[in-house]
Order: sequence, then C-alpha cells, then structure tokens
Amino acid sequence: MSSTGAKDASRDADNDPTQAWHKTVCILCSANCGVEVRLDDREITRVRGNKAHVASKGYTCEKALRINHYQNAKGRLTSPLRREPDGSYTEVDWDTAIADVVAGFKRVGAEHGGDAMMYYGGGGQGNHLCGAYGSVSRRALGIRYRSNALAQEKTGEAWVDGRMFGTHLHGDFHHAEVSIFVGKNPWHSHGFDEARRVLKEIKADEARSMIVIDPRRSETADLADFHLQVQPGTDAFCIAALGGVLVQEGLIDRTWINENTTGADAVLAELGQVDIAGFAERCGVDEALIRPAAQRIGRAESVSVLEDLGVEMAPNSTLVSYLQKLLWVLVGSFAKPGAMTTHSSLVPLFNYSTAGKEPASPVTGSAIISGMLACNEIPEMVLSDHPDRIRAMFIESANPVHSLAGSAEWREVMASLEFSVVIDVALTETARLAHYVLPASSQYEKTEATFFSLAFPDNTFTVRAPILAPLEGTLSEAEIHTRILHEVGAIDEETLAPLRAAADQGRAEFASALGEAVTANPSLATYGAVVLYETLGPTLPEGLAEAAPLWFTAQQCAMKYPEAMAAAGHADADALFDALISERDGVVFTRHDYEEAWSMLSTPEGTINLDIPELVADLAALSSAPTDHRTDEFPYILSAGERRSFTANTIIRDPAWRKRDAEGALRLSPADAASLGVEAGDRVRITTPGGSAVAVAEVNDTMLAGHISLPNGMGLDYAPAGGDPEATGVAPNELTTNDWRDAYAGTPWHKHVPAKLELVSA
Ligand SMILES: Nc1nc2c(c(=O)[nH]1)N[C@H]1C(S)=C(S)[C@@H](COP(=O)(O)OP(=O)(O)OC[C@H]3O[C@@H](n4cnc5c(=O)[nH]c(N)nc54)[C@H](O)[C@@H]3O)O[C@H]1N2
Ligand SMILES: Nc1nc2c(c(=O)[nH]1)N[C@H]1C(S)=C(S)[C@@H](COP(=O)(O)OP(=O)(O)OC[C@H]3O[C@@H](n4cnc5c(=O)[nH]c(N)nc54)[C@H](O)[C@@H]3O)O[C@H]1N2
Ligand code: SF4
Ligand SMILES: [Mo]
Repeated sequence: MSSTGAKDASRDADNDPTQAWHKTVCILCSANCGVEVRLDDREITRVRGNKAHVASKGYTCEKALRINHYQNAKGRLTSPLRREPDGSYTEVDWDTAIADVVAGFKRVGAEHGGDAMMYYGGGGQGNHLCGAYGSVSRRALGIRYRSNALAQEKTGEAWVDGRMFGTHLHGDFHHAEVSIFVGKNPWHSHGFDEARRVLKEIKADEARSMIVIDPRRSETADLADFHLQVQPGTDAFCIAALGGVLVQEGLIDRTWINENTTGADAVLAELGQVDIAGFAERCGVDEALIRPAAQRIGRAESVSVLEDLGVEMAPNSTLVSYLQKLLWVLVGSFAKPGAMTTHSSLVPLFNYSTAGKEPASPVTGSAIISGMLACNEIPEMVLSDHPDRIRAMFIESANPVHSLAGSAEWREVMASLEFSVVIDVALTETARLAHYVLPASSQYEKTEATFFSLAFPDNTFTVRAPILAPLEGTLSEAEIHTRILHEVGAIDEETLAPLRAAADQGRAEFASALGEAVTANPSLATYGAVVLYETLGPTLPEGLAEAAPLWFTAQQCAMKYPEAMAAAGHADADALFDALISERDGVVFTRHDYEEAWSMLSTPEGTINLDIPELVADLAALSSAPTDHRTDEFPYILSAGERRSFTANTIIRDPAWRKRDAEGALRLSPADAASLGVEAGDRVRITTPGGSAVAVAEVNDTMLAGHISLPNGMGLDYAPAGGDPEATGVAPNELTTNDWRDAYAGTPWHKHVPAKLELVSA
C-alpha cells in the first residue's frame, strides 16, 4: 500500500462509528493534553487530540501518538518482587509483600526512629493521586523525611516566590505583549497549553515580541525577536543588565512600584549601579542587543516570563529566579491579561508560607524547602556516618538512580539502605536495587490526575478514568497504600463501617459523619486519602473509587475560592467534585477576575516584596563572581539532559519509541567539531568530574562553541522481547555529581557540567 493509501485507510478507521474513542490525557509532559484513543484489546492503536478538552483544545505534539510504548512496554512488572541475598528476585504474593514491607520499615523505625527513614517521589508528569495515597503510608509508617524531583529543579524558584509573593505565579503567554523564556525551550518542553501554536502566533504578530535567553539557538529561540545567546551559566549577568537598563534608562513604573511593592529601594539602588557594558561582555551578549530588549520590556503593556531548567540547573540559579521576576515587577506587569498572575490551586505543589523558614537537615545542615530535602543532599544523608543518617527509603513513581545527580553514588545509596521499597510499573534502575518492588497498575489502568493546574483567570483540572483494566498482578497505589495502612493496624473496620453506611445514604450524611469521626479520632485526617477511598470510594461510579480524595480537595476549593468556584458554574463543593469525576474533557474549577489576583498574594504585607537581602547582596557581588567554570582539563560545558523531540523523562523505556535520534546524540558546534576533527556520526568520549561515556556526535549549528549537550531520559535498560536488558544512549547522571549545586536550594547544575571531549572512532 502506498503511504497515501495508508493515511486514507487510517482516516477511514478514525471515522468508523463502530469503534469507540476513549478520552484520557497524554502523560508524557506536564501539559497533560487531552487525547482520545482507540484500543485493540490492550493496545492503544490510535491517538488524536481531544478538541473538547478545556485546556488543550485538540492540541498535541508528536509524542502523544507514542503512548502505547509506555502502556505496553515489555517487562511490565506483574508481581511483587523480593530481593534475595544473592541479588536475584523472588515473586511473592501481595499479602506477603505488604507484610514484609511494613515489617521492614517498622524494624528500622523501632531501632533508629522516623528520622532514619524517607519517602521519595509520589508522582510524575501524569500522576499525582499516587502521591496523596503515598503520604498516608509515609505517616502510618512514621517516615520523617520526604522529597521528590521538584527539589532538584523548582525549590530555588519556590524559595524566591515564597519571599516575594507567598505563592506561585504563572504567565499568560497566550496574550502577553512580551513573552520571555529564560533557559526554557517550550517548543519541545511545553510548560503551558498549546505551546507550539502560541509560539507561532507570537511570531506572526508584529505587535507582540518574544525574548529568549539561551546559549543554544533552540527551536523557541529561532522564533524569537530577541535571542540573547548567553554563554552558558551567565544568565545572572544578562538579566541584571536587562534590569539595569530598565532602571538606568527610567523605563520602570515607579508609581506602580510605590503603590504595590515593599522593599524596592535596595534592589533599585543595586540595579542602578549595574555596569551594563561590563555585564553584557561577561554574558557574551552584545550591549546593542540587551538595550533594545530591555526597552521592549519597558514599553510593553504586558510581560510574562517563564524560567526553567536552563537556569534552574545552572550557576546562580536562585539569584536568576529573583532577577527574572524583577523584570516584570519593575514594569508593573501583574494581574492583567498577558501579565503574570497568582492562580488558584486544588493542591499547591509547594507550601510557600514555610519555604525558606524550615529547620535545616540535622545530617547535612542544609536547607529543607517546603518539607523537601534537596535531592543533591540525599546521598550524603544516607552515606554519612552521622547517627541520624537515613537508613530506609520508600520510593514511588520515581527513578532516582537514573534521574538524580550521581548515578554511581545513588547505586551506593541503594546498596547501603537497611530497607527499601519501590512502587513502579517497570523494573527500573532504582527498582532493581531495592529490597522490595511492588507493581503498580499503569496510568491508563486506574483513575489519575495531576496537580499541574496553573492557569488564570480560568483554572482547569482533568481527572481521567481508566481506559483499560489493571494488568494482572498489579494494583493501583490507592489499593497498595490502603493495604499498608491496614497492615500497620492504623485503621479498623469499626471506624470505617459507620462512614461507609453514611456514604451510602448521601454526601451530606457522609460529610457530617466524617466530621464527627475526625473530631473523635484526629489521626483519621492523617490518613484522609485512604479513608475516603474506602468509604466514599465504593459509592462512586465504577472505576472511579481512586478519585475519592478529590472530594476533600473540592471542599477545600469551596472554602478557599467560593466566588471563583461559583463563577465557574459549581453550586457547591459536591457539585464541583461530581463535575471533576464525571467530566472527561476536564473542568474549569475556578473563574477569577483580575482583582482577585491581588488577594491571592500571600506575603505578610499583602503586597509584592522586593527585598531579599541575601540575593541583593549576591547581585552586588556579581561583578566579582566567576563567569566561566571551564578549566584546561575540562574545556567544555556539558548540558546533561536536554529536552528533545523524543525525550520524556524516564517514562518510556523502549528505545523504539523514538522516530529520530535513536541513540540520543551529543550535540556540538561546527567550530568545536572542526577543532576536534569530529564529524557527524563519529563516536566521542565525554569525560566529566563525575564519569565518562561514549556518544554518537551530531554537529549542530544551534550550539555555541564550547557548549555541548546530551538529551534527557536516555540510557534506560530495556529488554526487547525476552532478551537481556540493554541501554541505548548515555544516561546523563552517570556524568553528574551531587556537589555541583546551588547554594540556597541545593539544586544541581546539570546544564553546566565541565567536560572533556575526545574523538573515539570516526
Ligand atoms: N520533550 C520533553 N518535554 C518535557 C520533558 C521531557 O523529558 N521531554 N520533561 C518535562 C520536565 S520534567 C521539565 S522540568 C521541563 C524542562 O523543560 P526545559 O527547561 O525547557 O528543558 P531543557 O531542554 O532541559 O532546558 C531548556 C533550555 O535550557 C538551555 N540552557 C542550557 N544551559 C543554559 C544556560 O546556562 N542558560 C540558559 N539561559 N539556558 C540554558 C538549553 O539550551 C535548553 O534549550 O520539560 C518538561 N517537558
Ligand atoms: N542530568 C539530568 N537529570 C535530570 C534532568 C535533567 O535535565 N538532567 N531532569 C530532571 C527533572 S526536571 C525531572 S522532573 C526528573 C524526573 O525524574 P523522576 O522523578 O525519576 O521521574 P520520571 O523520569 O518521570 O520517572 C517516573 C517513574 O515513574 C514510573 N511510573 C510510570 N507510571 C507509573 C505509575 O502509574 N505508578 C508508579 N508507581 N510509577 C509509574 C516510571 O516507570 C518511572 O520509573 O529527572 C531529572 N533528572
Ligand atoms: S508530550 Fe506533547 S502531547 Fe503529551 S502532554 Fe506534552 S505537549 Fe501534550
Ligand atoms: Mo522536571
């Protein structure tokens, strides 16, 4: 059949009314676009954008079409596994596994206390309900510490947001007159709805502009009006220069600043002294480009900024978060269309009221932000000989051996733990080193949702129902944590039975019975997700019991945003909950007006606070700070873990899902290729202070000389049909180390790893 014939045939199949389309979402990035899929038995055979979805409106990128590689990967776990002393695994039944897991944590807890145990993970790009259930086991087992991937990317920004706004803010790139992307490539990584469509729209509209700060001429930079092509790791200089121009050329909105902010004086004085020409030179961007870019910001009605890993995982990351926020604050771009706004949250990703004020870790002495240990500190917390070191770890929906800095050190961590369990769908690099592995049903086999809801004025949330029955032998996290709670003995039938009976009578009866039960026994609230799953869950439509904790979420939403919830058309919390669990196209849960963005600021003064003395001091010290971390031994800067067309963290393990760049090439500039004698397709050895690996080279003119990059999510073990597991491409964290990190948040400098490059074979 010709290719046109194949396309026509598939279009006919799409229109075949006898075949059903099932609504769900793509789980490969935080955009979670709504999709419709066709099934052939357990295979996802067709995927298309769901035009009725409230947020994505039919939009998808090329990756959504490949979700079957996640759902039907070879080697899905189908039985709990116990590791034997010789390292082999034995399949055990669920009752044995749950009993052993509880006994394992109880043993460590009894001997060393809850301080010796931590929980890591609790969600990925498409699943956060597992985190709600996971917190129940964490509490029931007395596990004191926790962390997840946010503490290796977003904690520095959260620390700054806590100080400046007391909450999270997001931009309105659909309408901003000026959109600024700092170390962020939305073309590939998204981060807001319909990213590519929006980027193309900005490009086509002469009245709107885009500023991209990135050492690489990324796909996004290619569409920008101003590409500030900084030298890697020098963003603080570039953004301070932009802020300096705003202040020194009188482009700031002084009236707005006086009315709406506190503590501006110190930072304005500092920006007033920035040596623009000097800083331009230090970041490698022409002053003649920095000035007009700043002027463009200065005359815009609305400015929205999005930072991401290019700066969050590079030198001065927390300072950069502060400086980029100053850019839009200084021109008063807040709480109007196209501007930055606060937003509602069903479940906030961070606790901004405590961020930066929590007691430090007793083992390493470093910051805990929003309750999370800095990921780069975890190995030290385990491998230290401190009496309070961590000795047991509960890991869920995360693969830290592969995804956190220093894979070799992480293997040591796993080997030295007295007890560990991993809940996953696959025998990951982390799972294969754990004492116990528990197989989860996939994200298409249970009810799931994510809390990446950041939109304003309309904020949306999508609950998805299972489109497939659980793979035999697997359980949803709701069920796993429920069984753990029962095994611990923290809850009993006597407590649950009256709640079940009340739930059968109706929501009002349930609400009052639950209120009474919690008053009588406050620990019930601690186990809220499981209590709801076990009592309200059975009354919900088939397959949706796992959504029960959202009933409580809806109650909180009604308390926090009564007017915005009503404006979105929900009469009360129960109506919102019913909409959430029944609406497959997603739900607008709050509809705000712009005035309300002000009331969601949560600083002590109720205004925007510009005074962060530590960071103002860092700004003052910038002129004597280093701009270049390269050495004679390591003359390149490696960005370890770039988002590309076919990367999706470590969610898809089957390398066959990639249509291009099968091995994940090392990108280098034509100038570097020439000086090393490297041509496209050659093998090159990359050596860093953390390790060494061989990759295939791609000579790429988007790269700056001296800057090289490797893709994220490569080097995952995968066993094609029964064979031995093999890794394709370079696992980026074989090359990274835990000590290379930010001073405030401990976040890794993965985009800025000093490296050496050699031609291995032409
Ligand atoms: N396709 C795809 N999309 C994803 C993911 C995925 O794995 N694949 N993962 C999701 C997740 S978890 C996240 S957190 C986001 C991350 O999304 P992004 O942060 O956008 O992704 P990266 O490609 O890691 O980094 C973005 C840019 O930073 C640039 N960069 C490198 N060094 C520097 C520097 O020193 N300064 C500046 N200014 N820029 C620099 C790189 O050239 C790159 O273009 O993506 C999400 N979306
Ligand atoms: N060097 C370098 N390292 C990086 C990055 C980088 O840019 N460079 N990026 C970092 C970033 S921003 C992030 S967010 C992290 C992400 O890294 P992780 O937090 O480890 O998350 P994922 O890679 O998304 O892996 C999720 C795990 O969940 C499993 N899983 C999938 N579905 C389910 C399910 O339904 N239930 C359960 N229990 N498990 C499931 C998958 O098999 C996988 O093992 O990686 C980080 N690592
Ligand atoms: S990977 Fe693409 S289709 Fe999937 S959620 Fe992200 S943007 Fe949407
Ligand atoms: Mo991430």
